[in-house]
Amino acid sequence: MDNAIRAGRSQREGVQQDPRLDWWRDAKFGMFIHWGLYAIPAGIWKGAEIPGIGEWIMYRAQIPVREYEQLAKEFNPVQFDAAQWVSLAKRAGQKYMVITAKHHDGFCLFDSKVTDYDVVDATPFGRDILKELAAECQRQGMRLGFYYSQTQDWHHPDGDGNSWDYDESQKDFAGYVENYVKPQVRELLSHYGPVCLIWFDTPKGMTAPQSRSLVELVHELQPECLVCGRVGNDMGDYASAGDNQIPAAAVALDWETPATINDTWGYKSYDHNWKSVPDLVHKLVDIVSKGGNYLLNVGPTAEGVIPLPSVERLLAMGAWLEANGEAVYGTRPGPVQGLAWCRTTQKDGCIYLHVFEWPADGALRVPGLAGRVSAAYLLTDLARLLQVGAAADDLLVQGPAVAPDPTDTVVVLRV
Ligand code: H79
Repeated sequence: MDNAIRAGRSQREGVQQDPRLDWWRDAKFGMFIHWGLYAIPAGIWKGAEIPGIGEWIMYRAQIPVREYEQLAKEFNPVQFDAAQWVSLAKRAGQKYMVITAKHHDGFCLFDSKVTDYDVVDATPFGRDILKELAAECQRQGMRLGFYYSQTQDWHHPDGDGNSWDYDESQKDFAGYVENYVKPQVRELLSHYGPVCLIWFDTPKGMTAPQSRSLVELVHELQPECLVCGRVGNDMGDYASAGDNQIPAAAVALDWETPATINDTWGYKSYDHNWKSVPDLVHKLVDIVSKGGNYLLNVGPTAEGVIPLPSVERLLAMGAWLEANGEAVYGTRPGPVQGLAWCRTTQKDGCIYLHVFEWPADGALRVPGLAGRVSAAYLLTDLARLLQVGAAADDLLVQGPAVAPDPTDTVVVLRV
């Protein structure tokens, strides 16, 4: 098993059997949304650029709870429009959305009865973000899941991680899980309609019984709701690769890579290190060719706007998927693995050859497929058959001299 993957026992024992994951196995591409109070400082605290990922600013700058929580009084994202966000995910070709209900800073984007540190009770905005998103996802036919930080909570006196305000040795972590985490998970699964998954994170410190009881609570309230492997202790419905980690080879598990478009999850005003569209398409296809899902993050601003560079990239990925989605959605890893210039996926009697680096003369040579292919054509030009031959074990396909799609040309091989 790949080191990058945190696998649940259920995944190791019954590989890709559970029908509750059928939709998720076919979905391949989701939108992650990291949004919270950290979008206000956006990476800068008292004039200093704080290094690292933006949603960690409270930790990295050791901001006292009493100071950080004042940000709630400024949280007024008047440009937030759930319909626009869901529509963007749809146009990007994403099949599910996962938003931070509560990140490590402890601030909640939903109306929670067990704390006032939430968007409804503590901010001038006063609207339940998750309620609006859930309604809009229903309307537009998008699945919605919630990120929930079950271990770290830098605001709660008994949560993990904040040693600058609280004495770690005095913490009642078990009480925090019982009396705070579980009631909140119950709220998330009771008040927002069908929830497609709960994305727990950083399980360090969770005991096996604690992880198990969270999994059971989720399944008791919504049996169809999936649990991310980061619930800890080898549990959960699917495995999670490390942040931005792509395994080197195909993995015979249900697994997902969460990833950033630039170098932060929560919005940072000065992170302009945006990945290119070809890079993002390649990462998606690379992951899918290895059997995984790509959960690609956006970090909206404090005004409620998804940054334009993210929007542009997502729309470009959506345009590519509009033409080539057949070779992505519902596929499984293809038979040819480990080549630099291409990836393969497959379904329904087709192998999809994703060519990242088109050969100069258009002569494609695919190891191991000689004699297996009855016809070859470009996915975007179904009418024109390409010439097929063999050399020893290699399949030869003569394509056009110039790459039809410089990012990824998909050649369909009928088998
Ligand atoms: O939600 C996103 C991250 O905030 C979360 N997972 C993704 C999906 C995450 N939690 N922990 N980590 C990622 C690992 C974080 C490590 C670091 Fe650091 C935080 C490196 C720099 C800041 C540890 C703490 C080392 C320095 C401070």
